[in-house]
Amino acid sequence: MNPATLASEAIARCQRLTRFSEDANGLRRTFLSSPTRDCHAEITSWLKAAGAEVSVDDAGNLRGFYPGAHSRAPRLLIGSHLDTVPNAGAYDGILGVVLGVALLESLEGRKLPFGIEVLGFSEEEGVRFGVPFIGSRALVGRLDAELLNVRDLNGISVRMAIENFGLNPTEIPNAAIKNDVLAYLEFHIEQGPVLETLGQPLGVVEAIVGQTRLEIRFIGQANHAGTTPMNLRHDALAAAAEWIVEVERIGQGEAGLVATVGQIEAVPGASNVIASEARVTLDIRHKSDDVRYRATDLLIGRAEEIAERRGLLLRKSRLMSQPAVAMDPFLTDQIERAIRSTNSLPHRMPSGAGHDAMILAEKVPAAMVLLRSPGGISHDPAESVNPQDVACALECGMHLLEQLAGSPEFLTRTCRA
Ligand code: HGY
Ligand code: MN
Ligand code: MN
Repeated sequence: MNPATLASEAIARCQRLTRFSEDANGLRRTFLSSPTRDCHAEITSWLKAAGAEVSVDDAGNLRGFYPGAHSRAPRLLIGSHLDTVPNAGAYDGILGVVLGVALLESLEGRKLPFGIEVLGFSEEEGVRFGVPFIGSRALVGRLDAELLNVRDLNGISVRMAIENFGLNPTEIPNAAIKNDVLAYLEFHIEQGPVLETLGQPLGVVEAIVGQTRLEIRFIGQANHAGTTPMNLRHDALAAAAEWIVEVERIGQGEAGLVATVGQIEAVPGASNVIASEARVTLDIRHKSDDVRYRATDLLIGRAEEIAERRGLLLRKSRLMSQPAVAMDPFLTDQIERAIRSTNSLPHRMPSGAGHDAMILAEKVPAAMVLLRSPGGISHDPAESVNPQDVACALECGMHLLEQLAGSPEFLTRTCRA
């Protein structure tokens, strides 16, 4: 099948899936929200038409298995996430699932020496519960009781959300991958400016940077905005503001470090009340775990100093600490070769964005192909792809499947899941 034809259908499908949103204006699809069910149904129809058996595991992951040439054939996983950030673009995550379906379609019923399981993960962004990678963690046996008990802002736990969706949390261990998995492959938009700056359509990920997510609460004293002199205040929001400027300054002070406060909430949140509490989140990343740990400790120290000086209490909770993860060298070489077969120059690069590949890499060899992000924009409705880049990614994927199907080194790998 022609990659350009498959590409234009893939882009149309990503656009069609944006109608499955929790919001009337803008795309938001969080863990096991009801639009997720519609998304499952639409992708299921494509997977079945491509010859895959489809199921939803008890972590809410959509799974389409396209059998290999013989019943005991190992399998290759190809996937990404179905959930989105608020006011999302149309391609982050979902494009990787749709391209997995397109690669099944490109086989036109032909069977390879390995089966292909297309995965649509239920939660990668961490929007609803503040903790990312819920779906993919189930595949590596890390969707544990602690995570199942995390609650969203409405007091619904992960466990309850799974039950409300009609799934059974006690069956989650069955979602774990078995020892027939050869590798995990993820196609994803770059979400940054590098490939566009280089004028290249595709990149191959060498490593995914590590990330820490914290919640910091400055706890002061509410009071009247009109009668409380400035020197007698314990203003939680002013303390948070001082700290946020520190986050930016420290982030700017180290090459390759990124530090972001993406959320802030003031309590009680009235214009004429001095805030008694300010809750902020910290997202901090670097390709070196040591640099990330040092910067995180420095910023926690700054928060403690600011709280102390202003007569406030400080509460901090670590939502996640994910080490940096290297991608599989053999698969990365194979991807580089497949990109060259498309007459493009492969660019090896780190991924500043986190991906499910960093979770699957705990159990199986994992690798990623990045597609150019026009304008470097993502996590915004302006996120887009070039149709010719999507065609190039599919051509690369089709070359890659042929290379792996003809590689004794790949086919005889011991599956270590
Ligand atoms: O935040 C990230 O790195 C990704 O978009 N989940
Ligand atoms: Mn994202
Ligand atoms: Mn993503």
